[in-house]
Amino acid sequence: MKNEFNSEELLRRVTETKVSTGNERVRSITKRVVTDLFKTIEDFQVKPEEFWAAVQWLSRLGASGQAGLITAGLGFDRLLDILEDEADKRAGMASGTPRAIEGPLYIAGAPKSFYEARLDNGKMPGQLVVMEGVIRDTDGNPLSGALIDVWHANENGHYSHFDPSQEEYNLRRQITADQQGRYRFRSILPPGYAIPPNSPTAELFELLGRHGNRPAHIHFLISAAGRRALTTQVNIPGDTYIDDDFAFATRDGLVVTLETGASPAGYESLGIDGPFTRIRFDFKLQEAVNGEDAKHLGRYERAAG
Ligand code: MBD
Ligand code: FE
Repeated sequence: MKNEFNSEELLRRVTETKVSTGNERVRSITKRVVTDLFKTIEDFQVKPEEFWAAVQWLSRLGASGQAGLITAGLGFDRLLDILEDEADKRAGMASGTPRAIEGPLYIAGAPKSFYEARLDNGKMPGQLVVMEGVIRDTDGNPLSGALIDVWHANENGHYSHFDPSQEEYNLRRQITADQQGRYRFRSILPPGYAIPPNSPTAELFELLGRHGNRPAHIHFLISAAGRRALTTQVNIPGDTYIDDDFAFATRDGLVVTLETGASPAGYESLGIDGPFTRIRFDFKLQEAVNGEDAKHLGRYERAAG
């Protein structure tokens, strides 16, 4: 009977370690996850058809490139931010601008410019906006030469690179702040985002009875010498979903104020010759703890080491 066993014995065999090669942390976490899944299957008496439907869904999820979308919708991205916030608090770190999730739609390599940039191509419908401000340290001192990646959705709520109908790097720029830490850019106020219909993510969210909408937002990755790189987002006020974000990423203190009817004087270099909407927002970067956290990296690049 040495190859006949019950589920407990099977779990033991799956997770036991006969050799000390491999990675101990990966082993321990895998053991925990498999143990929890075995238990879930037994507790809910999951049928084979249900199990294989789920595996099929996972395969389609991976093939669709939506793994990083489902993590946001199931709260994992915000969870990681909450845990980092709590660790900062315990370490007594002066709090800068709150972090907010990167999301799955950042790409590196956006066109670079100094001090100011134009994100829109002038042909897009939508409300003309200039966002401007200063990148500062937690004492309020300007951070000369800070690096600001900014990206947001187009008028249909879609992001360039992931949407083949848009030009490369549309609505994505990397701005170097001037001597006084100042930045500014011209763009179009983005609408909210909705998960793609008829996709693996939409399938799950229908079954969960949840919507897949994000309120209108603009993403940032900001770094400066000696400061911890900040990944955050700002929200445009007035959105239906501002307090009901599919990705749980709205944060108090990151909802901007829109100043309508701003005067074009001084904004000629951005191609502005009439009243526009202005957002003023300064970002505060914490002190870096080590060289690693100061690096200007997206989450996947950071994970790759
Ligand atoms: C987005 O635009 C986004 O920012 C996140 C977090 C998830 C899906 C789409
Ligand atoms: Fe987004």
